[in-house]
Parts: sequence; structure tokens; C-alpha cells
Amino acid sequence: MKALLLIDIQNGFCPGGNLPVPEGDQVVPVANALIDSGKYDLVLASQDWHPAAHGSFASAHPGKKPFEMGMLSGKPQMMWPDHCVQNTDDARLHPHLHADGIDFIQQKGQNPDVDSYSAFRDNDQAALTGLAAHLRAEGVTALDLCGLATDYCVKFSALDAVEMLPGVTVRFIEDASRGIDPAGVQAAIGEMRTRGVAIISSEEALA
Ligand code: VGL
Ligand code: ZN
Repeated sequence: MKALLLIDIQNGFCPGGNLPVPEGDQVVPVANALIDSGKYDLVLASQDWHPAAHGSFASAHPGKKPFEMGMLSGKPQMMWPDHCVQNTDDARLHPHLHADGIDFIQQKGQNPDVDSYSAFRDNDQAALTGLAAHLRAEGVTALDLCGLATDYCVKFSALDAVEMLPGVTVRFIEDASRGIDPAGVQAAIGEMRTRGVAIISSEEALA
């Protein structure tokens, strides 16, 4: 049972969005080729889905500016621009993404007091989204991940997949992903590889 997990391919993370990832929209045609390939038994997508005034937003912390470090519930937290607020255009999946081919959408980041980079659980690892249980119930044995952003939500989702789904082969599709910070992307790829995530190209995924 092979599954594809598309991470946060939303307007907010594409050029013109509130937290744009450089070239974020360029993952869309690659993701569409993967969705349409027939290689996957199951296609899933995650969606960053914050309430207004989420605690990861700089705007919720007087005096803080986006991309500074701050604190959230007693832990260091990157202060993000307001992004992917529930039911706004910023939170919608990219309009060119072949949404008809997506079987399941996992929303995350609803708790205002904790951020949730991973599609599997909050950053404090306390609350689970239920995605791991869903993949287990579907009998998934191989999981390919890609999307936005490599150095945040894709990385944390891949590492959680390895930890929470023992026995499942986890692969990161590099050219179907983009990151916020180039040095962060290189570090993320190294960390994923070290933890047992295979780094592949979409060509390899489609072969
Ligand atoms: C993300 C920062 C804040 C992501 C989400 O999708 O990588 N990054 N929220
Ligand atoms: Zn977010």
C-alpha cells in the first residue's frame, strides 16, 4: 500500500501568499504528475489551518516582528507572519493542484497555544492529529512526502513518519518540495537522511 503525502501546498506558502516560500508554486506541476501517475494507492494532503491570532503569529505578541524568535507556552517559537487562517484564501490549497486526486486532507495548527509543523502531531508532541492512525488503518507500507516547506513542515512530518510508523518506508521527494531558508533546507535534508528517510527525485518516484 503506497501513499503520497503532500505537505501544505497552500496559497499562503506560494508567491503572493502571506508566508511565501521562494518558488513554492513550482512544486504544483510536479505534485500533479505524482498525483496523476497511478503510482499511489492513496493520496493525502496536509493543510496548515490556524485560528486568527494563533500564538505563532508575531502579531499576537506586542513588539515582536515576523521571523524573530519569541516564546509560546514557555517554549522558543519562531514568530511568523499571519498565515493560513482558517477559511481564508491564504489557507486554500493551490488552485492548480489536482485536488480531485486527493483522497484525504489532514488539517493541523488549530490549537492557538502550540504550533504544529508536522502533519502527525503538535510541536510539543502532546496532541496527535490522527494521521498516523489513519495510515496504519489503511495498511500503508510506503510513504512518499513532498511540499512546503522543506525546512519546517515537510521535515517534521517526515521525521514523525519514521518514528510513528515503524516498518513503513519513508521517502522525501526533493524536486517536489521547496524551503524557506537555503541553509535550513540543506540541514533538513541531512537530518532526514540520518534518521532513515530516503531522499529521491520525482523521476525516481515515477519510475
Ligand atoms: C509552515 C511555518 C509555519 C510550513 C507552517 O508549512 O512549513 N512553516 N507554518
Ligand atoms: Zn503555520
